[in-house]
Amino acid sequence: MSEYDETVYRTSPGRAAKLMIILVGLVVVGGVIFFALGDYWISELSPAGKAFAGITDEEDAAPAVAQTGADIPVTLDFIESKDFRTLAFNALPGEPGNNPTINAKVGDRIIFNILNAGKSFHAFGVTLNEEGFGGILSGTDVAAANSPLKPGEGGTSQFIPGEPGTYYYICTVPGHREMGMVGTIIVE
Ligand SMILES: [Cu+2]
Repeated sequence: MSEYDETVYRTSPGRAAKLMIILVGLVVVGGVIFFALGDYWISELSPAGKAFAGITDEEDAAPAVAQTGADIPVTLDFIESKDFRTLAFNALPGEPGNNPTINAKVGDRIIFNILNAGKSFHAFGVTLNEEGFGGILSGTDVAAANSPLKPGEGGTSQFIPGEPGTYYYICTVPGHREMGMVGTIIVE
C-alpha cells in the first residue's frame, strides 16, 4: 500500500459548516447594509450619469418672472405605498387627492409647501421635461437628489410661470417620477 491510497482529510464537515455560516453571514450583513442604504447609493449620480441625464451643476438661468397674478398655495406630501413600489404626492393612485393637478395663469405665484411624509428620501422641483428628473426650474426646488429631504423634513419653494404650457412637479430623486411621484401644472 502506497501513501497515496490513504484518504486525505483537508477539512472536516464541522469546519466546512462553520465556513458556510461565515460566508452566508457576510452575504446577509452585506445585503442588509446595501438595502438599508439603498436611497443613499442612488442619491447621487456619477458624472457620466449626470451628463446622460442632462444635469449641470449650474442652476437653470431662467429669467426671474415678476408676479402679476394671484398667490396659489399648494401643499404636497411625499408618500409611499407599503411595499415602496408606488410613490405619489398626497394620496396613492386611485385615492382622492392623488398627485393633484394645479391650474394657474401666467404671472400667478404657486407657493409649494413640501413635506416628506414617507420613509424614503425625496426632493422636489418643477420641470418642463416630459420625462426624467432634469431641467428643474430655478427657485422651484426643495432639496435635491444629492441632498434630499429625510423622512419628516420639508421646505417651501415657489414658481411664477412666465409662459403658458404644461409643467410637471416631480420628485427629483432618480426613478421616483417613474414610480408615480409626478403631477401636472397647467398654465394658461
Ligand atoms: Cu422621491
